[in-house]
Amino acid sequence: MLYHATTPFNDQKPGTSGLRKKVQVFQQPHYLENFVQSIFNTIAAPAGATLALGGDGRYYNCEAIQVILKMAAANGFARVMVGRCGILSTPAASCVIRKYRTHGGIILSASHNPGGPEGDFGIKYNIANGGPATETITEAIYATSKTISLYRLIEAEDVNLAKLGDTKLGEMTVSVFDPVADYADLMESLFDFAAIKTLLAGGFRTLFDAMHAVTGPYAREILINRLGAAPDSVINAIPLPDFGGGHPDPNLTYADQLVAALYGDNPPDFGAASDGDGDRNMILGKHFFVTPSDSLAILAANAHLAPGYKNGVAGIARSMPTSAAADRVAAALNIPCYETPTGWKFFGNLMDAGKVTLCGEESFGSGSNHIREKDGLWAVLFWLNILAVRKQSVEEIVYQHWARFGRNVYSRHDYEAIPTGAANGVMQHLHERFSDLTGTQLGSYKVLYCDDFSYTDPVDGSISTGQGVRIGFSDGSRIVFRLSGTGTEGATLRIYLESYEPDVTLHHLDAQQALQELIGIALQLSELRQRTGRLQPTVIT
Ligand code: G16
Repeated sequence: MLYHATTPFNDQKPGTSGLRKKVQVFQQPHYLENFVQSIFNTIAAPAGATLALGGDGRYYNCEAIQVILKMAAANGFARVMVGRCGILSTPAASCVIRKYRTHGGIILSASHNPGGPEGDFGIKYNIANGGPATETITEAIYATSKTISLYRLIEAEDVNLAKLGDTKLGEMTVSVFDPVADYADLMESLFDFAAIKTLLAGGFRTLFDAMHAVTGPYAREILINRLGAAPDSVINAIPLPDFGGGHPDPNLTYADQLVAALYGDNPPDFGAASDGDGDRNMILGKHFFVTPSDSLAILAANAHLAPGYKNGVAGIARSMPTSAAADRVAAALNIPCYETPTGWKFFGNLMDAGKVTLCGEESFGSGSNHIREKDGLWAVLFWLNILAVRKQSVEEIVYQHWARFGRNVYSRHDYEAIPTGAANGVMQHLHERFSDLTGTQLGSYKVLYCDDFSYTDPVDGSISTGQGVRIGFSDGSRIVFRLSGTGTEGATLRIYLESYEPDVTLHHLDAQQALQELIGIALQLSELRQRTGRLQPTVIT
């Protein structure tokens, strides 16, 4: 049967990055099919189009891929390129969409959210430039999902996803391809692999934690096979449907094995981790953590050291809550720096228009115009390239950067899974305080402005409102409050804290210590403790 009657679900609104829900939600009859058909109806691919397809290997990945293949065949696609065993990291998917000029792709991932039968699943559509669908498209998909009455799916045997090569599914060709090769080749074209090889051969020790998520095979091929790193330098390298019971989020809380190694006795020189779908990264030195905002700024300041960026950087973009460290580098390089809402989808237009080369977010994401997604291993290789050329430690490079540009002291406090009503209450309360805050003195800080961030895309003029409450102080410090758009349980409230420290003698201070007064102001202003009953953040980064 080709046509299947269905009724709409009312909760298929994509968040910051696609539709993310509990696995059980996706397992409801017709739930996945409705959303996929809503994508297909919205994008209206021309006859003969090719689609890329793959996911981070989490629980339900393969089942969903078989359904999507049969729906693609029923919806007139000529070909679907699917990663072997259904595996495709988010950056590799972006790479493949661009390289083979497909009519976009479907990526199955809930990124850094836990997996397994009780965990999360997700799905998103990436457009032909390789980047996440714009808000206009995701809104149209959502609107379609609210009125859908039928979906198309052919009856057929499942496709063998383990075998490379082409097979027929109805009239459509399914091409199962090696998910690693194209991506690894792209990395080799951007970075000085010979210099990194020499560094690693000379006793420099690196440790990469794939967190039992999708980057294991990519890291093995690139770091071990192509760059000669020691076989034990990639840990948790086998992708597992439940990520080994862990939380595949590369931060100081969840990448605990890596953190223990880098902060232990005789640590490696360099440590890094990536997330469920391979687009995030965390960078560590010996007993040293590089905040993602600083990492973006340091990559920008040193970009000319990597062959792929030797001609310089056209511009930089960062999400609003990301610290202004990159702005300082952009000013020194005399290039523009754009401030966008949270979500990689806001960088695509800027990159397509040639306005920016590097982009980054405080949420452990950085990337460039080589693809249209953030890219975990790319950031790791970029750092290794810089380390190989500068022949200094991670810590030395960061301190020298601060000495030159000053330090944007930064931290994010997350309050996860709080009741939605209480979280909305905090945001509502902050909105109500807007009018009387500007000009007031709060401790040693004077409020310069207070608003809810909105963004007008300089390329297509689209406007995005309600992107986070910002309280800016006269010395450049900031507090930002935002509700996450990627959680699946209650609400996650994020508080972003930033101050600027030009004094080199204070650069060694612990961020929590340096930001103590701002943290107190944030809690007092928001009434977060009273309204949520939470006394401590769940995660501090
Ligand atoms: C996604 C988006 C990022 C965003 C992050 C956090 O990352 O792609 O652009 O910064 O979520 O979003 P939020 O603060 O709304 O939770 P990922 O790695 O989950 O795809």
